[in-house]
Amino acid sequence: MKRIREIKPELVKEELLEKYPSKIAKKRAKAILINDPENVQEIQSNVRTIPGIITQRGCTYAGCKGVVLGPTRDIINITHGPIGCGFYSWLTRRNQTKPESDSDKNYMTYCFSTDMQDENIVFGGEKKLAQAIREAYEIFNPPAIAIFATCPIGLIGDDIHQVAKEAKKELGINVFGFSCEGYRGVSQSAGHHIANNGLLLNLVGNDDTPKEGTFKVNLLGEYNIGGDGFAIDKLFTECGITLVSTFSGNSTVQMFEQSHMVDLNVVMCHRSINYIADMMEDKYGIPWFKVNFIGAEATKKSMMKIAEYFGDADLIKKTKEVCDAKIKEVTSFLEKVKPTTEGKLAMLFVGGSRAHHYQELFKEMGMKTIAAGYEFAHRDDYEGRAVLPDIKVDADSRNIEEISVEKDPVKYDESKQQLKAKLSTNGFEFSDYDGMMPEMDHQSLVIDDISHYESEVLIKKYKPAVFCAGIKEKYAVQKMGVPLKQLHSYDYGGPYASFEGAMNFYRDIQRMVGTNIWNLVKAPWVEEPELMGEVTSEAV
Ligand code: CFM
Repeated sequence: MKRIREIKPELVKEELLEKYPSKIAKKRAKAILINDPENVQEIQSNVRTIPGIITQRGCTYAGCKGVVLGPTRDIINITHGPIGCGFYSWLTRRNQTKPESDSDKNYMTYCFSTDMQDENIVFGGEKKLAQAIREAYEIFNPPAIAIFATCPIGLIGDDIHQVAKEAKKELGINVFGFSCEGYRGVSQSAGHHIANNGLLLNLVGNDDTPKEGTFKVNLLGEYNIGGDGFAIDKLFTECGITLVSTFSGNSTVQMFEQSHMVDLNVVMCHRSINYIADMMEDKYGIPWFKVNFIGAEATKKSMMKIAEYFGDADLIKKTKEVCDAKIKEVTSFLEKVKPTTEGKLAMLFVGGSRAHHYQELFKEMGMKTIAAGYEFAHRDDYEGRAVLPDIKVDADSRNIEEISVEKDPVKYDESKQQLKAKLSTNGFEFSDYDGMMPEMDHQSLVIDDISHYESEVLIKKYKPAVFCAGIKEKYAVQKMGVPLKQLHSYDYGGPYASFEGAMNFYRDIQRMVGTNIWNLVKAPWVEEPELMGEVTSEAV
């Protein structure tokens, strides 16, 4: 730790920018901040990545099809586009699902695509799409089919919504499209927004059958990566809370359709799902607040807040009992882990919420997050929702449809808003998210849309005990002698949510930071800076 105190973050920032041409350095400087939790500064985020910089980001199609709609098991998701887009979004995240019986529909292991060819690009692909929908319907008989537009579809102007409308009439099932072309936004974040709009317009509120249960909630922004959603479900059940729908881990069409029949929405990943939370409040009067099930203390805090919202003495008592017992287990587990982890450094550069949430787990292990950042989050995820009115809407954001939502004349429930008003006067917070920066240490580095080059500089400077990112970064970082923990797919580990997940995470990190093997790693280019090779070609 002493060595860290000697590294001046101002100088690190200078070094990060030094190699860039001056115009680019000026732009990047606004995305690299030295944190002051008391005085949260404005960070540049949700803007276009500078061409030529190696970014961690994905595309709008990935955010819509892969992230938000991907985990729903009984919608047939057809990628309208060249086969590569479908293939690379096929099972590339570790969403898990558990059909209730063997006869339940589950298409998550399939990959559906129109496989657009040159002539379809020239003459249009609408007929091919209509045919693909028909074929999928005949073979699988699904309750719903969704269509996802990729870049070339937007460029040639296929009207996927018209095709969907006609298919819906012809087949008598729900068919709808998403204009989520990869280029439509600056990152996958645009795809989340488009997906949220589509879910609300096409599924939410279609079925008024109430689910049995006294305390009914939806869990928004939990995608069941590595079984996280299962771990949270289990905890809810133990405490007596009924989960009606998760958006969208382990979900089904029916769950979305009945999701307006709840008392409360809780939001896990704010970045990807805040739109639905707000729209469901406007339309049905359902209040929402932010929760976090990553970290044992955060889990307890979130569970207690849910119980307190309902205000039922038995529920509060039961929830407290369950959480206290688990915390006891976690604490004794931590005692064994901490001698290895205490005082070590972590860096997290992931997505739009995990770079924040996972700092909780490192804190519990006594580790220090020296630098963190999101790939595609917005200012509110860094600075808190209080800045929402100040966020400038630029041309890229204007490109994404804002749908206007009105109070549902029949299904809007005034009593939920009355309860919200009553609780708010006692300081209970709703529609809240304070963001990552107020919770990070003074002088830690906060970097938005970090580039590969910047990661390398950070690693050389600080030599963290663990670097958290994704598969694209993993092997480059590990060749520098630093273990990389994937926080998108969990390196096939997990779950990491809830109390049981916290212990899984402590164990996995203890293993990674407790071994000396990383000091023995020498990348080939360190030993032999220049690699020589020969290329031969033979004319065929
Ligand atoms: Fe939300 Fe996600 Fe994330 Fe995200 Fe993602 Fe993901 Fe992520 Mo990968 S919805 S913002 S677009 S928590 S796929 S399940 S792990 S980058 S931090």
